[in-house]
Amino acid sequence: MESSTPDGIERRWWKEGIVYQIYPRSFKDSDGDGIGDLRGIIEKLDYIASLGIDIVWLNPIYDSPNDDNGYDIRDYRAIMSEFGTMADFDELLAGMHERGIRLVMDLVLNHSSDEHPWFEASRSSRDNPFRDYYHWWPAEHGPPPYRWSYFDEKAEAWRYDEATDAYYLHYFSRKQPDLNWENPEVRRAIHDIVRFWLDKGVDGFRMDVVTFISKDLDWPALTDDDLKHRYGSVDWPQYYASGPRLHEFLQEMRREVLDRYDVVSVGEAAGVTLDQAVDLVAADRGELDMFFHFDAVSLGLSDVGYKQLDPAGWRLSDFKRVHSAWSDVFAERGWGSVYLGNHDQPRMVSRWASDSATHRDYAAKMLHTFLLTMRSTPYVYFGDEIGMANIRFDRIDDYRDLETINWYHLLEAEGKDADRYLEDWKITARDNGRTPFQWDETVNAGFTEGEPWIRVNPDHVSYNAAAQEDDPDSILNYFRRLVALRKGDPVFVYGDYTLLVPNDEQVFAYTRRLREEGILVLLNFSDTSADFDLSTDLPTDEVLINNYPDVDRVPDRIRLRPYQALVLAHA
Ligand code: TEU
Repeated sequence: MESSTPDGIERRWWKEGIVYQIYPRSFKDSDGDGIGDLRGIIEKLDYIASLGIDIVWLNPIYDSPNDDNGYDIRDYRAIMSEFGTMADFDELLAGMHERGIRLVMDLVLNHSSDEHPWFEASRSSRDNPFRDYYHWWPAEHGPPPYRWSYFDEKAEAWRYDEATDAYYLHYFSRKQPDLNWENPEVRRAIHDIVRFWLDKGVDGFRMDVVTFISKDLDWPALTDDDLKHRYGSVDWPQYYASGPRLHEFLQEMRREVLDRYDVVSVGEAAGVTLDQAVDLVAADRGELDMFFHFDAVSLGLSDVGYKQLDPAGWRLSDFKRVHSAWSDVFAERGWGSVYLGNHDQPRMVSRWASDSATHRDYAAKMLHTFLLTMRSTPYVYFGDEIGMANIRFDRIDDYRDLETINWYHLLEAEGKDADRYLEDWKITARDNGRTPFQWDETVNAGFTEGEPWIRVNPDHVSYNAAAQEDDPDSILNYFRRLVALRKGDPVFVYGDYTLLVPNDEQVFAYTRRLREEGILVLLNFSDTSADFDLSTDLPTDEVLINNYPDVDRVPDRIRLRPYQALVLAHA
């Protein structure tokens, strides 16, 4: 393989790879406790390989009291007992490598669990050697300046701790205290953890909220304007992601640890704006390889209510503008990622297209066509390959996610119309994306022999992997064809990206071009037919993939059917 493309872009395996994200708690339970586990993933390795993907990202599997399903780590070097043992992990990693699949681990380094021995020591006395592993505000200084918490019962990020008459900082739940990266001992300890997993042979890391690791230790009081959105707003992540030493900390980790291995690092980067993007991932800066932005998944959300929908909805023109801008920003330096769902998001087909009986299959295939033809590394969330949809819980008691539960109680306590939120959360809540994988039509979808930790979507009787396996027209088999298409031609990875018809509110159309080779992608994001005019220099007849049996074409236009996706070669 040449080491650079015709345009001089450096070729790397993580640019050419397709990532499949597995939420281990919900993938496959091997021992009947209702919780997915590592042996469950091992059982399904051949299925995973059959998708054609080449990288797996696993959500956290470390020892954890599970306040936030593993994002609260008690021991960074041990496996969560519900998930199995270190021997299971070693077998899983070897099984992946045997099949040519690389493994990316989730690393949660902004915070630990409050049950981590570091925090237990830190909170025990003001002069404990671990005191400075976390951020403390002594009570005699008066109440700490307000900071917002994503998951706190009162939306407050400073929590009073009686033992030492001081407050500790937690941007997430009370059980997720923020580590103090200013302390060089903390950074060294973190580097050791990263090295531990790299020496086991893992192929990289997805770094949880890594843009929040640096804080302004002067804790400036925020203006009224900053504070006006108590229920979450774009301002908070931007504020949290603007810490003064972020780039320095990332460069240090790269230099001290990551650069000695052939690995990928992908940061979760809430709050990073387009003009800051290249600085995080340009190869010559030695920070991250790519990151997840939040601009696209935030479309259509209201900024006055937490994960409440904007009644005006979202417009396709905005969706195109955002995804195009995030593709273009890395046209010369750096590299991007593209995703439509993950464990913090609802199911893509429910959020970005349609899960109605009529449209669901077309819609899911159309969205996959988008993901796998963009100029960024695609991240596919487990279950999306079979078109899994939101479960839409009616009752707060069905939810398992602390985020939804704590917000509900806060809203109730403040006399807000909590039932109205329940309606919106049928679309936006994280648990929609966390229901068990639907292996077959049997009770509990073949996920577990026991009682599942969260309800299985009743639609598994019609949407499951077993049924789709043998159907050549299934979402699953269409997805496999798309994967093969992307893997088979570098134009999909490295080709230039050009958006067409930016203002069309039904059709997302773009070309990709690498030297004399080009493709045209046409995606109808609407539930009615839509015309695309073929201008003079556009396509030949060669259809590379189509989610309908044929193309409705007259010389100067193509009529796309509802949610139709079409990729054409064009000379
Ligand atoms: O998410 C952090 C994050 O930035 C939030 O915006 C996230 O989208 C949250 O779910 C709001 O809905 C990461 C993890 O992906 C998430 O699962 C964890 O709960 C969180 O960090 C804390 O570790």
